[in-house]
Amino acid sequence: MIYFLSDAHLGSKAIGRGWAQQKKLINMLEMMAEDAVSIYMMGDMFDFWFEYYSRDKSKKEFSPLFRTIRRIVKSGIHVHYFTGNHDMWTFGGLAALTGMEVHFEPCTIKRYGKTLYLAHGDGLTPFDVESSIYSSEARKRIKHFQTLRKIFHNEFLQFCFRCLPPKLGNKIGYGWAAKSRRKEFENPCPFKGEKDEELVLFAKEEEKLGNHRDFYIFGHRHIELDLQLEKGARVIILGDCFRQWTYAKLDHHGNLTMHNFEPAETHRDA
Ligand SMILES: [Mn+2]
Repeated sequence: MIYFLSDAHLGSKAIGRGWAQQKKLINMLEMMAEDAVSIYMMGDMFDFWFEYYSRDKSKKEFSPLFRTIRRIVKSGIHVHYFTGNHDMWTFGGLAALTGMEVHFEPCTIKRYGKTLYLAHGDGLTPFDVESSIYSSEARKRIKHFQTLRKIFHNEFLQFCFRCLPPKLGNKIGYGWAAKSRRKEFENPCPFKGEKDEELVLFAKEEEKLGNHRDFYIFGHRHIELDLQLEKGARVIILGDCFRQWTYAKLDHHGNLTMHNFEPAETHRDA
């Protein structure tokens, strides 16, 4: 089995479930490890992950999770981590702490006779932002996101931020992340429909260009989507690991299914 999960946003000040959430994620990974060949975490597992030049004691909070991942990796399961737009600032630390293979770019893999395109999903806009396909509102939103993305990926700014005392950096980072989470809670953005959901448009465009994949697997949007495209490809958006607790599973026949994680011991706090 190959498992896919994303968007736990651990440590989020807006979600605020702390240890209970981390524990549930650990249980979920342990359940997957029972029959997994590989596990893919598709990004934004942390609400704000940043590695500074000086030691950041706050990361100790996630030690139980890191121990679990190390144990899973040691047992021979490949654990992959795709960075999202909240946790791209890893400079080797996350891989060293856990033994995971960290990916910074989308990639296409072949497993069990199927082709899979894997990406967190932020910044995947299929057409030029000025294209008439976008409404003026969508254009504004995409432009804003692209500007932020440029700032976040700028190496000089990353260097400056790495010099900050972790306490200050985290205050800024977690504050920013909580703000965007609260915005989402107040103003949820459900599936926009096939014609407007950017990740669906991206997949359709790839298919049109002849880059066929059987599955496109994304995180980022915090919605659960399993959409069959005309040309046979399926677009999967994984949901999240703080509200929906959804994940996808690819079996050795190449069948992909989506599931909810509801372990017996967490039923009482549901
Ligand atoms: Mn994201």
